[in-house]
Amino acid sequence: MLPLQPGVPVPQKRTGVVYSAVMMLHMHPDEHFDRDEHPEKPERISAIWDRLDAHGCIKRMRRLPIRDALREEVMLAHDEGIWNGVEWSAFFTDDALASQTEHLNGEDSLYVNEHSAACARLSCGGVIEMVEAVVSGRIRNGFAIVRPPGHHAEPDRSMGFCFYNNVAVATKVALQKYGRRGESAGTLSKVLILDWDVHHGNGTQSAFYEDDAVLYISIHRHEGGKFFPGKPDGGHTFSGVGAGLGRNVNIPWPEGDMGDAEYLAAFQQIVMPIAFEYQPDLVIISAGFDAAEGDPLGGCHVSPQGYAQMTHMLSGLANGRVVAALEGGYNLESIASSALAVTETLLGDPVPAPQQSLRCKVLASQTIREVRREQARYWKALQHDKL
Ligand code: 6DK
Ligand code: ZN
Repeated sequence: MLPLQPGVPVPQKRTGVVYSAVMMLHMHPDEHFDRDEHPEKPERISAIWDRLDAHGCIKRMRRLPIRDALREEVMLAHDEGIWNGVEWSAFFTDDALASQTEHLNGEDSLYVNEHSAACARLSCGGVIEMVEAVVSGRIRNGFAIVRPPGHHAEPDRSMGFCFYNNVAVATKVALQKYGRRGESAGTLSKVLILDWDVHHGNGTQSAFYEDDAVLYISIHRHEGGKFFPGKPDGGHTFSGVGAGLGRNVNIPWPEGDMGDAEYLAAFQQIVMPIAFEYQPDLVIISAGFDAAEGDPLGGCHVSPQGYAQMTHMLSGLANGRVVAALEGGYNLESIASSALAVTETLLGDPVPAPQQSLRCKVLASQTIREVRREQARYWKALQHDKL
């Protein structure tokens, strides 16, 4: 450690991190016997934390205290039924829990144990704290290493491994406090949520579908609505309604197998032109890593360098106010190396060049063209070419 010299400012830690191993207590009730049975396993977050620590990132970051999301906060994005359902799940008897788990697993891809409610509150509260720290200017950017994930959770329904929609709740809390009519009015009027999880964030889309203060952009496997969550809503024609018209952008891949070339093309040709025109005050990444090479659910090939490039491009917006919040990602090695690449980019380290071929698949180019044609109705940046 260098001695402090008078007059020489101590470098501020400008990149935040939230994490708590308590969130590992949410686990499949049967996983005491076979931890590998369910992909959304506790070690997902410790694998990321350990990798960041091993590479010296954690000591360069400001660790924010994590806390429970409050009922009033969760209720900004959800019905009371969701709060009650999740909170009461902690008090079910083993038998009731088993039958509920069976039901939820089948229909909604959810499991619960006696700790799930507490973990869902922490996961959501962690993202709220990170967003608040960035919006208030205490830090420039940050990574929330949280679970359970959130982006499938609808206003009235938990599903797809998600209880509370962490990103939607945190966005609504920030807009309430710092938005046009908020206590510290004026600092936050436009938020970009960029969702690169391989699944469509149906819950986040629903939360802001009529809202012009939030631009939701999702890149996901869609396959005509056959890929999870298995609804037409992730299609390219779903562009928002009312005040939110033109504030929802879906980039739906018609098949798997997409990699850096396709993701970077989508960024260069859709995400960044729209984002620069929108001029957000804050960027939140729904940062699932299940489009990464090696993921057992995603079937795509995005590399750590690809994630670093996307993070770097987004950091050019909103004065670098970028929050990455973990969503999915199920190969422990892939999510650790992807999260490391994102974090190093947030820390300002040199951005590694993509190593894969940047030739975009024909099917992906067609998707990009369709999305541009749809969104050209709302964005001048897309209107100059013959579509
Ligand atoms: N279920 C998510 O990554 C969640 O988007 C994805 C949820 C997929 C549910 C369908 C599915 C399996 C697969 C294998 C074994 C058990 C269940 F919300 C996020 F976490 F981000 O593939
Ligand atoms: Zn996912």
